[in-house]
Amino acid sequence: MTGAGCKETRSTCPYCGTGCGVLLRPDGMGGLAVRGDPNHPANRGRLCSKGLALGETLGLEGRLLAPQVNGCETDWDIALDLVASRFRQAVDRHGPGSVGFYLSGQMLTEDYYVANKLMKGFLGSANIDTNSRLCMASTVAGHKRAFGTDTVPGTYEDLEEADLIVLVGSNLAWCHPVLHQRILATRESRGTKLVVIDPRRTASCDQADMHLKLRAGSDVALFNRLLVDLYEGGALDADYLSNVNGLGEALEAAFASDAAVTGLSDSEITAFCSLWMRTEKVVTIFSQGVNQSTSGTDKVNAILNCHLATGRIGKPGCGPFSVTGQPNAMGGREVGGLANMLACHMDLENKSHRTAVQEFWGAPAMPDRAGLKAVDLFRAAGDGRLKALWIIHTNPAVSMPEADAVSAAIKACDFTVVSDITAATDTARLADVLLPAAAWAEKDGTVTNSDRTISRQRAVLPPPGQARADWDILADAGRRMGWGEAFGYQAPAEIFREHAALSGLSGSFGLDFDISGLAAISGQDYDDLPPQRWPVSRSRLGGRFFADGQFFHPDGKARMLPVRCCPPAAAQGRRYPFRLNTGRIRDQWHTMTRTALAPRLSGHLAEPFADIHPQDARTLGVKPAGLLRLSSPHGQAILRARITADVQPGDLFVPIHWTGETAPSARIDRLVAAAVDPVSGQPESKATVVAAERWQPAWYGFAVSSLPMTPLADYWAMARTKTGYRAELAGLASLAEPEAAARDLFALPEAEVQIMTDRCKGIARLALIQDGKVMAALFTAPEPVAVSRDYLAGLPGIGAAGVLTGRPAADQPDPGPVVCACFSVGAKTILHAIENGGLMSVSDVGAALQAGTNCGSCRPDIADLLARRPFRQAAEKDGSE
Ligand SMILES: Nc1nc2c(c(=O)[nH]1)N[C@H]1C(S)=C(S)[C@@H](COP(=O)(O)OP(=O)(O)OC[C@H]3O[C@@H](n4cnc5c(=O)[nH]c(N)nc54)[C@H](O)[C@@H]3O)O[C@H]1N2
Ligand SMILES: Nc1nc2c(c(=O)[nH]1)N[C@H]1C(S)=C(S)[C@@H](COP(=O)(O)OP(=O)(O)OC[C@H]3O[C@@H](n4cnc5c(=O)[nH]c(N)nc54)[C@H](O)[C@@H]3O)O[C@H]1N2
Ligand code: SF4
Ligand SMILES: [Mo]
Repeated sequence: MTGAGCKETRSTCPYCGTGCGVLLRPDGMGGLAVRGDPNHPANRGRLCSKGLALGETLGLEGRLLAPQVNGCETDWDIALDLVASRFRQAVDRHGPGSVGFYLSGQMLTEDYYVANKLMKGFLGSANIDTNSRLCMASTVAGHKRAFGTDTVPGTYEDLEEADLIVLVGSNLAWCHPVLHQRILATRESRGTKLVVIDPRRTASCDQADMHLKLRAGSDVALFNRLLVDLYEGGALDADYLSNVNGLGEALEAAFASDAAVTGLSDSEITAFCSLWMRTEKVVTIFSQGVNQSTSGTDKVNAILNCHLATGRIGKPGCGPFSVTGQPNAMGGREVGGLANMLACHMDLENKSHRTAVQEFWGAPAMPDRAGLKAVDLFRAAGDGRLKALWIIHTNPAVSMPEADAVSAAIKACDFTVVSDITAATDTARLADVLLPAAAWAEKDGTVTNSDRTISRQRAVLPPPGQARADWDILADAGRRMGWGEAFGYQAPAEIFREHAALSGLSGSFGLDFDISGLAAISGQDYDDLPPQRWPVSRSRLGGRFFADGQFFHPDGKARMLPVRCCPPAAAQGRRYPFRLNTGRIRDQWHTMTRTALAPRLSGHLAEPFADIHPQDARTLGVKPAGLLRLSSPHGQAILRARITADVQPGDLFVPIHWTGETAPSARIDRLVAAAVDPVSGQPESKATVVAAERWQPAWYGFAVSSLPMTPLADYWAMARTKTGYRAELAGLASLAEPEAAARDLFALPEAEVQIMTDRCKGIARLALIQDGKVMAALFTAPEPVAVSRDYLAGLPGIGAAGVLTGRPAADQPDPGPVVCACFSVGAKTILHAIENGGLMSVSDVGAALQAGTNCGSCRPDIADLLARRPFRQAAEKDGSE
């Protein structure tokens, strides 16, 4: 199957829930060429910058190749016998409540199915939760309250048939770029209106008709007002409402709600409500700005209420649309991988469901109550209630709120197992047992995307070393625990068939998730499985749900919920006057274990940052490129300040991606409070109260190197470049011996040095040279270092002339930070072309430089540069004088 010149294999991108199809061609040297699959219904050939860079992230550097017990390499027999005996021992001595699994929406359905069966059916505990608790739990709870099941009613085609698309708490342009591109493409032909509801300005706002910059957490008040306006404007659908309970109570709550708490003007609110009301075909897309909130479930129901009341659901071009984050967030919900679910959308607390599943599995023990949800699971690990914990495909020491307490809990737990593809994560470093997992492109299985489309991930590369697929590791552990028959799987197709057969039970209870039509699929048909949307049963094939007004509550009706607007968990006050919002950037994936390996992805935003409003920056005395220290009762962080009116005064925005491996002082979940939604248990990751102050180091530094560095500074952030690495540094104690510090940093004790120092100004510039080539360079100053970073990043490995100037010679171009990751086009190159070529539009820039013409992920950024073009600034200045 591997080797150069072989045919392309269809697979699915391992990143976001868009679920794009990819075509993979191994290059024969361990790498892959990747392009978009023109026949996949999610992307029709398009890919974003992350998907296109997949081939650059597959190297073996950093891969975990063998099992480890207490840091020593061992074999599978020793490692898995230990895992099996410690889990059985814990259950025997302390009961099933003493063990737990913490999983991930990035696991394949087959992995997830085996884990859920092992924990719920055989170890007899419901202590199995996943990072979906941090991600989709509020949507799951909201869907169940309204529909009786966790059903996404619509399909991606609705995005192309809608006349109005509302993005609520979703930065689709960066987080689901291909869906965003699909919307923008139809917008050109159809004139679809686009509204963004987000407390900060994002790339998704660039092409929007309206941006409602509401106060954090106030979405319920806005949608309550919409419901009132729909009612008063006569826009309710009386026929459809005969299938819906709860209109009266929902309206009463909506009338009692006050939209003023959104901080939006009445004219903004009225304009939004009237646009929504007069547009029949409206899709409301929502994501983490809705889910990650102490009122997340109510926010979801406030949105669903408006769609149910108008019957705008399940029909072409309309409906509420929760976009899933991870590639298999939806699959995890299907297998029932959360602590309060059973399997195939059946209910843990429903006796007939439980008995049916128990009989199907031949399970010795089944819990009848929900287990511990993520936050409580780690608390139990920390206080000794949990004796054995297995973490698979997620990095909770970085991504959980109160991350320091979570790290301490993982460390304190008697026995922790981590399955990962690398040992270099903050979580893996705390494990007793480390198990090497096969990575994407090395394993087979299925994932389900945001619109219920099941797609195959396929193996085209051999797993390195002793690495094995997650389902295989779990099934082997199950056999070693004594359940040989139940876990005798030899291939993922067997697991898929069992899962599909079990879903038939769900169908027989009248539930939505039924793929029993695939229960007898042959190995060959599983290998060839084309993307298809569930349900796949005798009575239903794909399509939308709920146009017929049939829901999954016992009475067959939907429910509107009375919802009240509650502010985020803690109020801003004198001690903690700022509200910390956190989220994603375009070119990194979560804790960066894969995307940070691709230099072009790190080129977009190479350093973590905190966005702060100019007014607040002034009050704190923070200058551009200065450093900020943020603190909450749970921890502190140091971050580069980006002064911008994109955020509101009193708000801060910090990306979630940096870790102990890449920028320890920017591991932002240390600060985030573990306040959770009372219904879903989902943490409020977007509204922690914090204090902020200027952080004034004695020196700032910038370094480039062809080899990895070992920074010991108080502040550092490291990123990949095409020639090696770059790092930002800062330290509190003054740097008396820059040369000695540089030799330590770069581990180059013998290299020749070129050095320029100005002791009075406290400036040092030095390069370490071997064989006439720059190996590394360090620039330090008492102020943020002003050098051309993108130019210097290209130097290691090249001749040493002129390096100490820190800038390109006049005849050499300085590209600036990467904007277009596909063609490596920098911001300065684009600005230069705009200025000198008179370019007026994103298409002009594409025609001149190719930038933005491939995946399109950077088109909003190019639009931003065009908006800043110098002649416009000049014109505006002229106008104001
Ligand atoms: N590039 C990239 N893409 C990704 C990922 C990634 O790591 N990198 N991760 C994937 C995953 S797992 C997920 S879950 C998705 C997340 O996708 P998104 O939810 O789109 O991403 P976020 O940046 O977490 O948050 C979205 C927005 O919510 C806003 N927000 C904060 N508070 C509020 C509020 O009270 N109300 C409203 N209306 N908005 C608010 C934030 O300002 C932010 O712009 O992205 C997926 N795609
Ligand atoms: N403050 C704040 N915190 C957040 C969020 C936020 O918006 N704000 N968002 C939350 C959300 S929505 C999410 S989804 C989480 C994401 O957070 P995490 O799930 O913790 O982040 P990842 O980096 O995706 O972790 C995946 C891990 O799996 C490993 N891995 C990769 N491939 C494989 C494989 O095939 N098998 C195995 N076994 N391991 C593999 C990777 O190396 C990595 O260590 O973060 C949450 N935390
Ligand atoms: S939008 Fe990008 S990250 Fe998401 S699935 Fe498609 S290619 Fe992958
Ligand atoms: Mo997520």
